[in-house]
Amino acid sequence: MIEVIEAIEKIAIRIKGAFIEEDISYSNTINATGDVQLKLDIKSDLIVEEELSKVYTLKEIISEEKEHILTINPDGKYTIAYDPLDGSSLADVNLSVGSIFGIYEDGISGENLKAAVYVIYGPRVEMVVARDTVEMYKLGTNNKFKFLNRIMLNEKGKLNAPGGTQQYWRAYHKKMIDTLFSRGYRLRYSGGMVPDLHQILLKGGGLFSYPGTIDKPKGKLRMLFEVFPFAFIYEKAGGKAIDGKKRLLDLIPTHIHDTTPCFFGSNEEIEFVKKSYKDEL
Ligand code: FDP
Repeated sequence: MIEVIEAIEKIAIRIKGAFIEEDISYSNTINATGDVQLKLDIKSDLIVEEELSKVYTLKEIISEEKEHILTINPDGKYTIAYDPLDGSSLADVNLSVGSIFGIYEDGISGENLKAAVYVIYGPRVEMVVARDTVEMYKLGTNNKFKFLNRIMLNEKGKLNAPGGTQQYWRAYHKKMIDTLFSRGYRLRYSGGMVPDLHQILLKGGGLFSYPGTIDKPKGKLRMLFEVFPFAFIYEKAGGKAIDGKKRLLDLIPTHIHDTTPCFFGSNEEIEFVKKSYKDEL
């Protein structure tokens, strides 16, 4: 596993360099999910593939930017699913973006997820690694990652990050979000999953939601590339992650690009989501 984490460190350093060196405009290609790719998306995907291809313990790699699984070493131990540059629509306005990785052993499912890692590119570059615990590292001027601290969520937080277009929210979802605000929760939403979830983790708790909406009943965020890694991280940090009713890590994707409604948070907020969604869906 250490060799996979070390490869992710190299990837983070190279992607950080790409923000400065590369053109941030859109390309004329679309990815496997139909999003128009930034040139930076293409470059980041290349960097990740190049570095992960050198890791002998990896059996296969699955990119959010591609339609198919790529075999690296048929005798390898792990499968890694990744989003090379999540929230890249924020790169042109110079807001934080991230890379997300889920590392599986013996097939892709929540119970086979052995580790999850994300890198956040903001004023600082930080890497959060979840195995049995959740640990945060900071990239130093010597291009080395240094351990900073362990991350644990409180039972209840103060932040509310509601995703999805409000126009298409269902009435019960809107009522739930409004109730949280009426209880004093503060709005924190940048539109980048990595910085939005990172903020809630570091500030002790709250709720991030990306619900099923009238226009997108299965939500927007992808199980393998975004949802499962963060569900693992939130659970290991003492929080919870559900689809409204069920635990996210119990869902079984039928296709690598499947999406799901998702709610990540500290325990009290997730219990409130369950109560609000109990008789719905
Ligand atoms: P983006 O489309 O910029 O890549 O992964 C998709 C994502 O960003 C997430 O990072 C983010 O949480 C979400 O989409 C934002 O979607 P909305 O604009 O619909 O809120």
